[in-house]
Amino acid sequence: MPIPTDLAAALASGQLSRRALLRRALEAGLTLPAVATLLAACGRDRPAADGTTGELGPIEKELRLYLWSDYLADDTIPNFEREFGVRVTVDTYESNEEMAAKLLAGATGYDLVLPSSYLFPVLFSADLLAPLRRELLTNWGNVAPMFLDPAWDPGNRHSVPWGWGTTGLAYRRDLVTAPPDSWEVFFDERYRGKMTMLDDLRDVIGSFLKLRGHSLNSVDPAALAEARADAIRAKANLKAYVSAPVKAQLVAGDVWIAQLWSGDAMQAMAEQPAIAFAIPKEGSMIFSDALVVPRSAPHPRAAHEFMNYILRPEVGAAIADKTGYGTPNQAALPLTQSKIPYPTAEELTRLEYQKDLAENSALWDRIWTEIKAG
Ligand code: SPD
Repeated sequence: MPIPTDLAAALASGQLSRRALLRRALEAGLTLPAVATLLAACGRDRPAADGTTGELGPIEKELRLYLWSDYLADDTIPNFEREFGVRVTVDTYESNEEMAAKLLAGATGYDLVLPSSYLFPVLFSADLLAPLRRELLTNWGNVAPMFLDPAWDPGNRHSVPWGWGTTGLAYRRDLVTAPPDSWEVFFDERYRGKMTMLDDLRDVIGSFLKLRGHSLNSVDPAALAEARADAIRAKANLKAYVSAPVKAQLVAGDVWIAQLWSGDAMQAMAEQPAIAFAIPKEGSMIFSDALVVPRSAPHPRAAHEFMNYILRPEVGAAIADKTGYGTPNQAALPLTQSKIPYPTAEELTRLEYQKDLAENSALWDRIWTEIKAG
């Protein structure tokens, strides 16, 4: 969609704050990728300094993290605070889109954020990411080879891999009549009111695309129309669209089947052994999440110390054990104790990475709005 002329004029005259620009742009129907490009193009109202260029100096006394919820071990933060003398604050989010909207609106207080791979093009377009100072990451050698030089961040110049996982079906073995093995289960009226899907447009629309044999990144209007119809049909059987907080409902038995990320499913299993996790036969998503430093980070040295800290074997192992997500830290692997549901070789063939949808985000956004309203 072209940039509306009044918006372009307001931008050119410097009348709009970044937050007002985002609001106006979204009202005008621009997608997050389009807003990112717009912000980068106008290059205005962005923190001028890149916190990681030049001498970083001594470690600061504060660190502000913006992370996916339930992605830390209990002792990750307290141990870092104690050892480094840094006070850490952690804000959390439930979706990439929630986090991106906040950053694009001009949230500048964060030192580290944790996007999934498909969000990198949006963050790069908005020129939000600072290059890393690799010389400060002395534990870099612990990163497993398969996480080096990823397509979304060539040379890992801007990111440190944190965790990876899959999207699948978490279910109560003791309450369902048969283990679900297909996205089709969401059409099963026997489970009406006992099922949830993620509050995440990429996962919901993506799973119905997979059900019909399409790529979960499809931008084909016919395939998307079919996914929209399937999602609306399934919605009649859903209790809610809910992401990480569904764990408590699964544990309590209020929800029997939930579309869920593998690690969050593992966390629920740790409390309720009757919960199991399956990757639907039609295929599903695999994702990789990585730490990045915004250019506006107020405490870049502390950010680097934290990234180096999570690359320690014992710290990476504790995070993997607590969260149930795969660790990209190969030195951590021998220390892990929990049974992380790493996909089998056969399952890997059915998994697909989500990709940036670029200008087609508008179509997906509109379909998601219609599904939620439908
Ligand atoms: N509680 C941590 C959840 C992490 C999910 N990350 C990626 C989701 C991609 N759809």
